[in-house]
This record gives sequence, C-alpha cells and structure tokens, in this order.
Amino acid sequence: QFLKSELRAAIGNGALILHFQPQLAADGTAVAFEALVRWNHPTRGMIGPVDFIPLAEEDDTIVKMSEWILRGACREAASWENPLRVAVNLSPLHFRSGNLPGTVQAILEETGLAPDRLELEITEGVMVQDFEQAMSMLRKLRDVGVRIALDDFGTGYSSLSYLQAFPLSTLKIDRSFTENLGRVEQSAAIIRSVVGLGHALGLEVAAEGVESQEQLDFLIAEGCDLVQGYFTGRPADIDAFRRLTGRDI
Ligand code: G
Ligand code: G
Ligand code: MN
Ligand code: NA
Repeated sequence: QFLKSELRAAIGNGALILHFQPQLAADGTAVAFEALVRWNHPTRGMIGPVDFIPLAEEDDTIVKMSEWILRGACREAASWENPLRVAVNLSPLHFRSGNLPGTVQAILEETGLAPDRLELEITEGVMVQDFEQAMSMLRKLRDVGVRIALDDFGTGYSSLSYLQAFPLSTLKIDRSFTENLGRVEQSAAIIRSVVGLGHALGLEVAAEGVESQEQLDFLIAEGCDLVQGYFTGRPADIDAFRRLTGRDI
C-alpha cells in the first residue's frame, strides 16, 4: 500500500514524528516517557507504526528508521528540565543488526543524554530466537549503561530462566492483562504474581494499558511501580504535555 521509497524519504524530511506517553509512579508523578513513532503522511494523514514498521522491516530501512527514532528520542529527553527517562521500542531486526551498542553509545554522546535515562524496550521474541546472541547483545548494552525493559510481558514465550539470566531493568505487563481486570477472573491473580516475580528478581514492574480509575487503583494497590495508559496520559506530541502542565517537563 505504501511505497518504500516514500517511507525512506519520510525518515529525513520531517514526516516521521515522535509522540510520547508518560509512565507515572504510584504518587502520580511522571518518571518516564515512551517514544512512539507516527508517520504524518501528506495525503493519508497520521499513520500508526503497525502500518509501516513491517514494510520498513523488509530491508535495512528499519535500521535507518530506528536510528532516527533513537536519536530523536534522546535529543528530546536531553532538552528536558527534569531528568526523566525516555523509553524507546527496539525492532527485533534492529536488535540483531550490526553494532547496536556502538550506535547507542554514539547517540548518547552526541545528544549528551546520561545512559541511565534511556530505556530500550525489547520483546520476548528477541530473547527466544537466539539465546547466546541476545545475551551478548544485552550485556553490551548494559555495559553502555542503558536500561532494558521487557515489553508486552506475558504474551510471548519467555521462560523464567530467561528472566533470571538476562540483565533486565523493567518488566512491562502486557496491556491485555490490564484490559481483562474485572472481566477475566484470573487476570488479577496473574498481575499480582508478575509483580511479585518481578520484584523478587529485583526488577521494576510497569503496567500498560491503564484505561480506568478502577484499573489504576488495583495496579497501585498491587505494587506496580509504574503505570501507563490512556487514563494516565495518551501518547501525544511532547509540546502538548508542556501546554497541559504549563511548565517544562
Ligand atoms: O503507538 P502504537 O500503540 O500504535 O504502537 C503500536 C506498536 O508499534 C507497538 O507494538 C509499539 O511497540 C510499536 N512501536 C511504536 N513506536 C515504535 C518505534 O519507534 N519503534 C518500533 N520498533 N516499534 C514501535
Ligand atoms: O507494544 P507497546 O507496548 O510498545 O505498544 C504501545 C502501544 O499501546 C502504543 O501504540 C500506544 O498507542 C498504545 N497504548 C498506550 N496506552 C494504551 C491504552 O491505555 N489502551 C490501549 N488500547 N492502547 C494503549
Ligand atoms: Mn513499548
Ligand atoms: Na507493550
């Protein structure tokens, strides 16, 4: 449906934009913002990543795009008055490509962002595909000093031994579990168990997809360290948050 040449051109010409969604601590203060890419297409309007990332992943367009996203997110975060973290989603293809730790380090140096303010979000798939390669990559990234979050946790195939072995910082409970609260009896027990598991392993636990006060109350009561979702803050242009709060973030 889209031409790859259009997408490649969009990377450099301002048509790709980053939205940011806040992650709040239990007391309601913002701790981090997750960068979420969008394509502001000249004729088709705003296009979400599920509609163009697969196209980018057909060749090395994804690497160029991911580096642009990473640089943009780091540059943005480096400009904030508050030293909040920024989280960036990593395509599994980018994760396996070339010199990711070197690229990350170069972008941190270029933008002046402290490494511990960057969290890279990976999905369970990258750990399962090639254990040794993933382990080596994660160790190098941790040597650079960045944080690693396991995104969409609970939907993939990661075994508990992976959780023990990999140098992770954060578990992000997939939004399907939050969504099922109050609807599927087991979801409360699953969330409670994952919070306990994450904390026992020394990880921060974040819940995604928070869409109501009831869900928020439950997640906070269960000890989730961070909450993220439409109820606590929709993804938006970062300037929208500045206008909303009337101050720099
Ligand atoms: O932002 P939205 O909810 O439409 O995102 C849909 C999917 O696209 C999610 O799986 C999200 O992780 C992914 N995504 C959003 N932004 C990025 C990005 O910058 N890079 C990659 N690789 N995936 C992204
Ligand atoms: O896979 P990942 O967790 O990175 O995906 C994030 C996606 O989830 C983004 O596209 C974002 O727009 C979307 N999202 C964020 N908060 C909510 C929410 O409360 N409900 C739903 N349905 N989607 C959300
Ligand atoms: Mn994510
Ligand atoms: Na997720």
